[in-house]
Amino acid sequence: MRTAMLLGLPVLACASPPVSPPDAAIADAAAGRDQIPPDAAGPGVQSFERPCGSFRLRITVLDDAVVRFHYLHRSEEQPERGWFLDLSGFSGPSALAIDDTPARLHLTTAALAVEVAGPACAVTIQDRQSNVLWDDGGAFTADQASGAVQISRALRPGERLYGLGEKTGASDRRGRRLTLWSSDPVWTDPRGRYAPDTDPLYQSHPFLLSLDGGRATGSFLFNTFRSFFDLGATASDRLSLGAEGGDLDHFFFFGPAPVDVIERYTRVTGRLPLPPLWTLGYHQSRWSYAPASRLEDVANQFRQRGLPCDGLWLDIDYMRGFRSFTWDPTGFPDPAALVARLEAAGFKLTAIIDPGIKRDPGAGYAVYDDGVSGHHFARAADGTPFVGTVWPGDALFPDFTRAATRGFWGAHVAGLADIGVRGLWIDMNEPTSWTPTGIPLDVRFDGDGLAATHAEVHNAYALLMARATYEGALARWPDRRPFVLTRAGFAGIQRWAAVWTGDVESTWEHLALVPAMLAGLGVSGVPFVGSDVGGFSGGPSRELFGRWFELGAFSPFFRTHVATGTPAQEPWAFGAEVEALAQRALALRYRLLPYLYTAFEEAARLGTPILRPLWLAHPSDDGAAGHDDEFFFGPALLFAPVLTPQVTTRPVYLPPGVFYDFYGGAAVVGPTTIQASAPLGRSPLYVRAGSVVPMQDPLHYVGEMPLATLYLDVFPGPPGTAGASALYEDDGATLGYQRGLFARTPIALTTDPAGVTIDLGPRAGAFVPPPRAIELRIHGLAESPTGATVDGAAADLSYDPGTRTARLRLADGAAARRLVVRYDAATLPAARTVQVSLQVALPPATPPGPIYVATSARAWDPAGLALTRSPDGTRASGQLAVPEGALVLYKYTRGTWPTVEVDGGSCGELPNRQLEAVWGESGSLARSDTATAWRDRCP
Ligand code: MIG
Repeated sequence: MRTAMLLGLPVLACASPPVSPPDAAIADAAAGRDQIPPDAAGPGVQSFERPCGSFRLRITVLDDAVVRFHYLHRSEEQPERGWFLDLSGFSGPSALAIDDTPARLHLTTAALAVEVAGPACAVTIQDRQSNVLWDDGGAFTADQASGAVQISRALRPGERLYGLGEKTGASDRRGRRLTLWSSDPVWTDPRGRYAPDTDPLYQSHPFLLSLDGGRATGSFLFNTFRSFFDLGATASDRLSLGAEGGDLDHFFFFGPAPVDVIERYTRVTGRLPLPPLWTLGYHQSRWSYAPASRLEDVANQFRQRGLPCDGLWLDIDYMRGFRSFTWDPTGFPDPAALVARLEAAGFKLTAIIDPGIKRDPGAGYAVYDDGVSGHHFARAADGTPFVGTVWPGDALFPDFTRAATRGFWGAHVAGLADIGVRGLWIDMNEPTSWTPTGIPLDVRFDGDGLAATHAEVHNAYALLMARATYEGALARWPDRRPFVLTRAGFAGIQRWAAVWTGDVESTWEHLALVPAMLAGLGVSGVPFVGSDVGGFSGGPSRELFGRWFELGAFSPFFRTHVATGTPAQEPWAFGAEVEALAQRALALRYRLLPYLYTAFEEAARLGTPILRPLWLAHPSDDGAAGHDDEFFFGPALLFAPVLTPQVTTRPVYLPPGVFYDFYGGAAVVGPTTIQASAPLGRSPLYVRAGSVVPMQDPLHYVGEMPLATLYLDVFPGPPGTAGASALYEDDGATLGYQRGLFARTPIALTTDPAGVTIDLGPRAGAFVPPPRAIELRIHGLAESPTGATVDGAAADLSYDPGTRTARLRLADGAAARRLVVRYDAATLPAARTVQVSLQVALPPATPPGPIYVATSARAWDPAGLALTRSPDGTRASGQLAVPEGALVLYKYTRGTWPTVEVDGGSCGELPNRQLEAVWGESGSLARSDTATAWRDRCP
């Protein structure tokens, strides 16, 4: 009999003894086992069972805020699959009050009150302030004939519903009914395409996050059968979820903050291990760079043009006839030598492998031969290997539910790793077979002795394939971080692979889907995500590629990829303007790597997404809901990508707080919506005041050279505000960080009226970063500071009024240090006015009389600004005052639209001239133009 004290309450009666926790030895042995018993939770976890008529309900209190509700409706309890869960991170509630009577079971933890009442075992969950979080009224049902199970609960009026991984459409999924059945839309959507409303897609994440009045809860349906979430579609006030087979096994999580729900959910399904640092750089791919010389040409172009790039990718044409783990001997005669040449230039190679193994008897294809003799393939109902159709024609599907098969697969992966292939790209693993009805549901899998059918395995197939692939690479290089990219996946895929959003189309409509898709994956525990930059099918316009590239630079995974038979999609294929845009975006991405890597470490430790929707960071701000077209990238940066054509500004919602315009430096006080300048190549970017952003100088690839300086870009808030930031570092390549070889430097900022105090360190962990200097760049200073100290001793700093930044250099070190910079912190920098000197050379024979500028800055009045003609009449000049950071469009006129300047050759209307009002030298900017003809005086 268990008893407990809770918040001083007397211990309540406990009528039936709880089921005893599992043998701790099982949990201890779990590491390295092929099957981790899902119930192998730590000590202190308590389970209770209630009879509920035709079923039993097992309630397991994993900790104060995590409770599992497992409905046991079958006559015999089914063995649990250990492919996914690891509950060893739970050690039970800090305290538990139990009131167990025949009428009801009442459990109270420090965070929750759970009641299971009545003959149908109705579940009600409240927080300790009596807010109802779950109320199902006993709605569990199991259909004995079909095996389908479901439960439903009341939806509350203001409740918003997020998660479910990779879904298109609004990130608040309320009002929709969504399905989880991993699918390649090109084959499964009746329209034969990846439409903006296609459902389901490749990934299956039965995890829902509800946000209501600032309180977040989560629900994970631990079930791999085809499942559904009806989020108020059938009845607007009812949420139902269920599956076509298996058990209704529901994990409930309380926050109250959404990030806490994600932290708890990823304690169940796992978190990403830190990826190799180079994978955070830029990747260039296409279907296909083949033969090898074509890939090497791309590599050379990157280096010749000075465009940063780390990853190059091989799609299916490097193989011999689409046989996984082979190389086309003609196109790729010497893969090891190819890898060596690429590596010498700083490129790492990733190669695709597909699960469908060519049926190739008697041909010496070892993967097929050994696969058959080792019983490694899934079987049709009659017991013979199931044969589907994919790229190689007739193909067999490895049974990744079986440990021996994962080992077999892993050994082949090790062969690729041996050649020097650094990344494995796993595709078609929904799994997709082009047979008209896909893979029959009765295809059999071994399940490590617990036989399963395709109906149960389908959604988990890619996860198990990712695991086998990851483990194979790790087995070959036990101290090298593997890198796997997968298309399909299930809850927990982040433990083994990064995810991309598949075959998005090269359209503005698809570009606009991407931010919410990436956010949905992040909220569902998958932080390392990206989309094919430029889109996969089609061929983007210059502008679409440029905008997609800008978004790619602020996606956790940043790769350009495109289908076969499409035009070139390298950054230089779209002309000089887009190449320059790519150069700037890449430079910024590489400068931000220390910051981004720190965000990855937070994701690895806590599950926090890297790309964070506004509501996640500001759950109590109702205004933050619905802005799917902007997001935080890590804790400090707010990025607002342009997702529509032909715009040069866009609205940006800034949540409560102070935000600095990353480019102009002006402070903006939220909550507010501003119309931000957003010319092609410069989508709006803001920094949250109170943050410190660690940065470095740009590189052409990770590890190109030692970095002389680490920058800490400091963005102080107004007086009385504080902020906590961090810098995380390690070797970026090995698993040493898991053994303590990391360096984490906390950075605290506090601002008072007399300036800012920056507390740096002490550094935790045993990793010693390579020698470098530290340069602090304190932004947002309207005037030069009056002084600075480091640990009380006066320190030198310099101040640049143009960027309103003070710089201060420090020697590196692990010890704690306190820096104080004194200035009048009450004055936040406002946007300034830039004086633009315009000068225009006029066409010969321009009639005498004034010359004007028609400009967006003056409501397009054709005589908006009068210029002064030079004495000889050949030129005109004048001053235009423009707010800092703005983009100004303009044309020259002689005072009316019929006299506007036109193209001297064609006599057609000119595109608008543009200028960006960057501060420049003391707030002035000079621009010289040449006008070639007037509309009323064409040559
Ligand atoms: O049936 O390997 O999503 O990225 O280029 C298409 C060829 C197979 C689909 C992947 C795509 C890849 C392509 N693959």
